[in-house]
Amino acid sequence: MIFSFEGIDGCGKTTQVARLAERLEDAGYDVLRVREPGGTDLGEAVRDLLLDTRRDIHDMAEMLLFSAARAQLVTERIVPHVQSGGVVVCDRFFDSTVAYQGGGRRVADVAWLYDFQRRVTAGVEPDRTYLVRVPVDVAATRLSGRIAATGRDRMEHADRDFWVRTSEAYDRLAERAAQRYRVVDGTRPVDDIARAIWSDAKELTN
Ligand code: T5A
Repeated sequence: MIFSFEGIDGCGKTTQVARLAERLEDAGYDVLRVREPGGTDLGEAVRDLLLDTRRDIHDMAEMLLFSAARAQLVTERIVPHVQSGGVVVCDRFFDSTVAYQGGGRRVADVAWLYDFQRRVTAGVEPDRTYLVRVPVDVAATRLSGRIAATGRDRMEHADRDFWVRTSEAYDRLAERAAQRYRVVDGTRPVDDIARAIWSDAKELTN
């Protein structure tokens, strides 16, 4: 069973990833929690490349780097964990590439990117995806504290239109894959969101 969490930067999904992973562990599941890009030696190295503000990365190269990190993560960690009966909780998966590089950067059309991502993951896809939805300005306000302390990463230098396009791309993805997606209102209190997600996840794992 694979769960993934999606949404624009600052939506609160990492907070919810931790909550769901904890609930699943308490319920006795063997949980692998991973983030994208990252989760493997190669993936973490690619993450450093992608988020480093000193690098000028072409949009297509960016899409391929996110995808390369994902291919490694799927083969090295996700597939073996699922095959051994465990549950995987992903902080982002291929929908991030479709929303950010497809919607935000407009590097290629969504149908092409979706098809490409199926090849990248060899058909592995989440059983459930939670889209934590917040208005762009709410997300920006939430991130402002961290940005003031540590600065923006390379992705966070994009302008507001980029975030609007990415957010809209997520909405379209959630409609297109309505069976897999559950959209949660990320402006609600953390505990309320976690409760709603757990109630859905519990049913799915039973
Ligand atoms: N990317 C990634 C792509 O462009 N393409 C891809 O294919 C992939 C995989 C990754 C970057 O790469 C991009 C997306 C990103 O730009 P990252 O550092 O991993 O960079 O960034 P994020 O995944 O966006 O993770 P963040 O941790 O920055 O943000 P989250 O997960 O959205 O939010 P979270 O949970 O850390 O919360 C942010 C703040 O809000 C508060 C938290 O306490 C925290 O301060 N908060 C709430 N406040 C009020 N109410 C709630 N309900 C709250 N929930 C959390």
